[in-house]
Amino acid sequence: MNALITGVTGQDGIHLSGFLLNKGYRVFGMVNGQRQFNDHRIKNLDRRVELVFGDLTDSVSLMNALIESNPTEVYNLAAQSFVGISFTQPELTANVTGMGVLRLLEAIRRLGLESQIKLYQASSSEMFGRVRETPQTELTPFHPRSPYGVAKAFAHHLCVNYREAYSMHISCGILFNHEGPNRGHEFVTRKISSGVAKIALGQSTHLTLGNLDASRDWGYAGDYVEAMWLMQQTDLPDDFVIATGEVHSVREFVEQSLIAANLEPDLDRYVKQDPKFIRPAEVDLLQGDYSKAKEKLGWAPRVTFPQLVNMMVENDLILEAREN
Ligand code: NAP
Ligand code: G4F
Repeated sequence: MNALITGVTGQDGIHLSGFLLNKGYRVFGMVNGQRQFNDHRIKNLDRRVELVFGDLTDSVSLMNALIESNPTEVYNLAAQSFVGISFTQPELTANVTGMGVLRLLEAIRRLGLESQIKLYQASSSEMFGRVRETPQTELTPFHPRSPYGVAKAFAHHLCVNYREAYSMHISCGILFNHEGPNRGHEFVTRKISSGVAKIALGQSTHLTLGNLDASRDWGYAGDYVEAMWLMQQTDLPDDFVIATGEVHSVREFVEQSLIAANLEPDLDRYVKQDPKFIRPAEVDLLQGDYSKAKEKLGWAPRVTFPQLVNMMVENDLILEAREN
């Protein structure tokens, strides 16, 4: 079976490509053509991943990627996925994260592949934004708080519409924050785990962060890609919240990281705050209810919050020691 993953060089793409290869899939990863020459993240991918070239802003390249990979399952993980940048590059974010999904859906239709392909769309808990209820379910209304959240909500509604209008097998995973050693350094968890590792190794004295009170439902990316695959195996496509149901603040993530590195959990000593990391509009708290995924997919998270933090800090202690 052939699977095409867009965004294969990202955190989830790395986990999902490994997961699908282990299941015996032939895995095609869509990457920007120029990156093949110098991107270290491509070098990190399993060598069995076959590269096809394409970009969510270029319809012709999407059709070529679909023709070349001839997939039965497509996982659309590609996005401008950093909320912070979406405030300074809103047009780019709308074009990639929102319109890119329209281009992909239309590419599938133009090639007449609607009944051959099952599509997974990476929807986001960021769509809930200023939450209308807690915990959030598949039925909680959206109130996005960033251009990224708005673009994801557009893409989500579009996928539901194409599912209903053209009977396409499209499932949207409304995934809450998920992290791990492959997380990009722009996101707060990786910024903390690598910053704490540098402090523990004597390479730095403190971390500089924004809002310490923001709270998230943080899970492990390795657990979450399994849910993506399970959604593609159902007879009927649907939308699923994927979360742990547990909430921790940024402050707690720092404390747990300091403990993992055998340092005192003393934020006054190790953390400075800088307003440049405060967002124009914030998502204060996210907490997901994954009951539907548990009931219909048999999915549940495995890695706990302390295990996740330990995994990330231990990984960064090794990386930072090697690099410096
Ligand atoms: P990520 O690490 O930021 O990876 C994003 C991927 O998208 C990268 O491979 C990137 O390629 C690719 N990309 C960016 N612009 C593109 C374009 N114009 N055309 C094609 N590819 C492009 O994100 P992630 O954490 O793996 O998340 C995967 C997906 O899940 C994203 O859609 C994200 O929005 C969504 N999501 C993530 C979370 C989370 O907590 N991680 C939660 C909910 C939803 P380059 O390397 O070439 O830039
Ligand atoms: O790690 P973050 O940048 O993740 P955020 O904004 O929750 O978005 C992530 O999760 C979404 C799912 O809900 C995904 F859709 C999205 O693609 C991405 O993966 O920030 C988490 C929280 C925010 O409240 C932010 O204000 O941490 C707060 N924060 C505090 N100081 C910081 C910092 N965030 C970053 N990136 N850097 C800081 O210094």
